[in-house]
Amino acid sequence: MPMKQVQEYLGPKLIPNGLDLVQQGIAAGNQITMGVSAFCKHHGVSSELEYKLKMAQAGRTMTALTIGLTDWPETKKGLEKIFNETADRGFYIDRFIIALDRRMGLPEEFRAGALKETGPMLTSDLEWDEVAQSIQIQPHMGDMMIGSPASVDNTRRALEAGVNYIGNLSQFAWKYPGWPGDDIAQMSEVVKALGLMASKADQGAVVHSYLDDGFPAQFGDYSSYVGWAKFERYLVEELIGANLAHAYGGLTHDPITKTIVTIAVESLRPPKVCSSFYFGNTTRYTQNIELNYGVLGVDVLYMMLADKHLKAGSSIMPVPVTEAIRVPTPEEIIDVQTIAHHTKAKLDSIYEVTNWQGLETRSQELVKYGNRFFDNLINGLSDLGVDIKDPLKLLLAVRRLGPSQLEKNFGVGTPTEDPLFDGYEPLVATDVLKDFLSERTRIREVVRPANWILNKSHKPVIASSDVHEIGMRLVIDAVESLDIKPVIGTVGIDPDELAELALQENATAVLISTHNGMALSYAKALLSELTLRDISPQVIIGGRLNQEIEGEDMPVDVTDQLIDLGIDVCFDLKDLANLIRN
Ligand code: B12
Repeated sequence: MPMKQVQEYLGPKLIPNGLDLVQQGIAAGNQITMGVSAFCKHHGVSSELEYKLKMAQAGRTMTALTIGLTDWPETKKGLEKIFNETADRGFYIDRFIIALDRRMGLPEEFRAGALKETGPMLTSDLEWDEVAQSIQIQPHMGDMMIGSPASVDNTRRALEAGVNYIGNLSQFAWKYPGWPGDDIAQMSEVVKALGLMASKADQGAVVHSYLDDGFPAQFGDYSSYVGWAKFERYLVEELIGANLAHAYGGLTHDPITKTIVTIAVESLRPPKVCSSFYFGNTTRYTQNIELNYGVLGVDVLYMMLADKHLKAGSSIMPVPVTEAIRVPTPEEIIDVQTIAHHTKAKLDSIYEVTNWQGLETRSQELVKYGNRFFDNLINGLSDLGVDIKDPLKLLLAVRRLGPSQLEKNFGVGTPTEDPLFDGYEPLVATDVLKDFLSERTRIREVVRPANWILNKSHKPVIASSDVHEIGMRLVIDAVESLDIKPVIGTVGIDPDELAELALQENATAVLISTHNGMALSYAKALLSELTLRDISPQVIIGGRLNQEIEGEDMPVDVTDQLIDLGIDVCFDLKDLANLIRN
């Protein structure tokens, strides 16, 4: 496909100079003082980076947990429980990742207007302060911080409170429901916040990026994944002068592949910075809890071995076994941490039996491909007229091109007509792509009943309410397998946008995939937006059908309430043909 010129991607609107925004961020950063957390005070260090470097040298395997209960008081109570019980069991967890509600990414004045999802919001100065001062586990603030429209304010507050690892740059392309601004405004905030982080780089402020939250999760090739990690380093370290740490791994389940990718990504890291954490696999977890313990054991072992081998000073994040159901309780977190600490005690003896040489060789090969992707990307953007020294122009250009186009144009695999792939055959296929292809094959075999008679007037609209798009892509494929041509909405679509699309397209059905713990409130909002437009297409919903409810610590299943609203629910695409009303 011929590439468009840069103006078409950057649009007609005036774009500020990115380097000026970095300077504004640095100036704002020079006005504030970085706090020191209770954890750092306890360990006699001035920042988490200092702690990590010390531990890396001492050979300590660190662990991390992720927590995000319904509000901060509940989350704090959960952390206290975890701290006390792990102390009773004879170990401590080094850091916690707070999984905030997506509304935290909005400037404060817009938060009340958006729907609640899983995770807490921080609603006062006291709560911000408590994140770093009320518990002796080091906080890490990734989600809904740098990347979001509220990047600058959230970063400033986190730094002042005593949080040092702040991200999550990979989320720069996420949509924030209720955000009226455009991508220029959102990316400008991101660049300023990166400047803020640069102002404190020598005091230990580290920009964090969890690769699997961003474009790397949507690439089909680990070569692009590694090349993208290098691109982020170029942007943050070279153009802006801040420190950058990566986290990765949640979407890779093969332990050998994961180790190879880990070694490759770590090889790009300057020794003065330690990675944030290695994310335990999330995609092999199912409703079968016993099986999930098996996944956990192997995954944690390999992550710990890689960290030990590389003396990386990262930390290991074991994933609770209820991953495929809902966000975890404190008890479920303690459970998997206990298992991880048992594994940790066995590392020295197991280390000897690993064939590191073979893994290193395969990893170097991957880095070579990653470097080629990076070169293609930077040179390709430059050829398109993008100023590759300007971080804002770069972020806007890649965001507007999107991951699929980027990989097709700059990837090191081969263009293909093979219907198995979407125009691009990867050199080193990701686990996400392999899983997607095998799930698609399975679904294609079962979705079409032998007696299927097509009603030609079908015109469904398909979209996702949040960033989760793998389910949505399978729904699109299933609908197409029934010979129905769907209208494809966006990922992260708001109820009013979806209803408007249904109206414009004269849709017969709306198929929505939702995962973030807002199935019921989203469905109600959608129905009222449809009524407002005086249309009543069939509504089918699937994904994670639970809801955050005020006063409940855990999201609750809302399947029955959805059915009561007249909505069709779908847990398995083999039922789709029966559901779509003929
Ligand atoms: C992969 C994943 C991600 C990836 C998504 C990558 C991508 N590009 O899609 C990343 C890492 C980016 C991610 C991010 C987040 N995630 Co997530 N994610 C998952 C994970 C591991 C798998 C989901 C998945 O793709 N499954 C595979 C597909 C094929 O299955 P499926 O979605 O269920 O779809 C099937 C059926 O349900 C059905 N279906 C689905 N939708 C529809 C719709 C219709 C109409 C029909 C007919 C059928 C149908 O068909 C599909 C085929 O069988 C789950 C946990 C798990 N193991 O399930 C968590 C999970 C869904 N995520 C969760 C959360 C909280 C988040 C975040 C909010 C975390 C955060 N704080 O940052 C963010 C989202 C932020 C945002 N902006 O929206 C939670 C939701 C919790 C809850 N509701 O209780 C889960 C359950 C993890 C957990 N236990 O905490 N996530």
